[in-house]
Amino acid sequence: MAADIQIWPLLGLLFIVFPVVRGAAIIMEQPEQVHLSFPGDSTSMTVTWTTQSWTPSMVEISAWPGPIPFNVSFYGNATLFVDGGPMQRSMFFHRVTLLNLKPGQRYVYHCGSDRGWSPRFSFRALQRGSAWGPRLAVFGDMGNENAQSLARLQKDTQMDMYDAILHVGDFAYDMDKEDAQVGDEFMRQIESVAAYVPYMTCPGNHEEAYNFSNYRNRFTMPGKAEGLWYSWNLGPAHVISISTEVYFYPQYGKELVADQYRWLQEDLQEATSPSHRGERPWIITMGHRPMYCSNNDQDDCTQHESVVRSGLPGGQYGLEDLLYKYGVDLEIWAHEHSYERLWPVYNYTVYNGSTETPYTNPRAPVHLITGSAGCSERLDPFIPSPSEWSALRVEDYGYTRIHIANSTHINIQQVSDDQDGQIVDDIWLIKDNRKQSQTRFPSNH
Ligand SMILES: *[C@@H]1O[C@H](CO)[C@@H](O)[C@H](O)[C@H]1NC(C)=O
Ligand SMILES: *[C@@H]1O[C@H](CO)[C@@H](O)[C@H](O)[C@H]1NC(C)=O
Ligand SMILES: *[C@@H]1O[C@H](CO)[C@@H](O)[C@H](O)[C@H]1NC(C)=O
Ligand SMILES: *[C@@H]1O[C@H](CO)[C@@H](O)[C@H](O)[C@H]1NC(C)=O
Ligand SMILES: *[C@@H]1O[C@H](CO)[C@@H](O)[C@H](O)[C@H]1NC(C)=O
Ligand SMILES: CC(=O)N[C@H]1CO[C@H](CO)[C@@H](O)[C@@H]1O
Repeated sequence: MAADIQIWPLLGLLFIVFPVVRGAAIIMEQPEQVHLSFPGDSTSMTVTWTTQSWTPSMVEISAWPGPIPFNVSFYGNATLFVDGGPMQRSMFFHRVTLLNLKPGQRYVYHCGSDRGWSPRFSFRALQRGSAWGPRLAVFGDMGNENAQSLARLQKDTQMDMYDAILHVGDFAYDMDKEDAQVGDEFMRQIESVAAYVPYMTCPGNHEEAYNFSNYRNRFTMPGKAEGLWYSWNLGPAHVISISTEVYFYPQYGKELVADQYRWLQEDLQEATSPSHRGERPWIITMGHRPMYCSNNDQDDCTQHESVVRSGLPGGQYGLEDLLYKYGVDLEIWAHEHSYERLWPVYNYTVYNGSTETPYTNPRAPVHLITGSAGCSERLDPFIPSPSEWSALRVEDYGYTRIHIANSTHINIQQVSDDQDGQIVDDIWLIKDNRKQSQTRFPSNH
């Protein structure tokens, strides 16, 4: 029968189908899900975006205010991503790093190629050096559904309140769901903030699917570990992002715990060298699962020998000793859908600077758990009587603002979205650098 088929009616069919296919092709080449990240050097910025089919990867920028000739171009690469779900959906992630930016200068940009350009966005290049005061919005556990804090974060960002955003794990709930369409939807949702300020991340348990593939591919973090662990300098601070998840998913590589630990030790060693710490006295870490918390669930932090705190069974690779030893100042966590601030603590013992001013020259790291940006899993309640290391607990949706004011002062504020943006916590972390030793146990160093 096949030989009898006439070619002319088929050609007619092609004319009917062609406009539809062509329309789809245009959508496939349209840049979307645009977001920024900081590649580590203050005169650079990385732009990441998605197209459904392959296109070249270009970003054009112009200093602002002024005319917008878009006469400065940068080029990068698109990589094919194939989701692990049943449909094996594929898409392209484009990455372009902008170089030689003028510190503090605002730039207008768009990304894409002559096959389609994104809307026009803008960002401010970071300041150079350590003598400036970065402002951060910090939170974990923000989903596609019930993203309670997002509207407030969008407005804050448009009011130019932040230099960077730290999202401490757990995105979208989850990015891999519905053949990664939930990931697409989430990245479209956060574009309204992430296309304007660097959006820095660490992985959480909700990114686990297919060996964290959506996380590793959708974001572009500095370093060689695909965003699982990395660090960067931000004004007077050295910020370290780690994966607590390496401890909980041995099926993806038992060696990752040791790899990260070794990297972390080296990074801390460098960050605490006299010249480095002299210039950037603050060391701040972010990781998803806390080692302390007083929520009433069965999570790792509710166990006395939390895996994150004391390491794998047998006591190897525990993070508390390492972070304490190198004098880490502030440890930011999420995972628990609430806000909790701790007194300076090590090994369950409170090390206040003094009883009157516990956060002035604290003698152990200060922990914050800020995982209530909003998601479909709602809030996590607390146990009735917390231990003495727990300083404040807030069971509201919200997020944290951190102002690294200078080399001696950091301001931490908690914004309650439930209470219409009210500041429900406000403390200063202060250290007199002349008193601060480079590490807490210099003899072990
Ligand atoms: C781009 O255009 C601006 C404004 O017209 C001009 O000042 C600048 O020199 C141009 N840059 C390049 C690389 O052509
Ligand atoms: C999972 O991803 C990590 C980081 O890219 C890699 O080192 C590891 O080998 C992967 N594990 C498996 C089982 O593919
Ligand atoms: C931690 O506290 C426990 C119980 O108080 C004590 O036995 C242990 O020696 C302490 N560890 C360190 C490293 O101080
Ligand atoms: C730490 O300081 C706070 C605030 O002054 C105080 O309430 C708490 O009892 C102190 N903890 C210890 C163990 O000294
Ligand atoms: C650091 O910031 C604090 C809080 O704004 C301020 O009181 C202090 O004077 C500043 N220190 C220096 C050296 O600028
Ligand atoms: C693999 C690949 O194509 N890498 C290219 C990515 O983009 C940079 C900048 O244009 C090129 O130098 C690389 O060769």
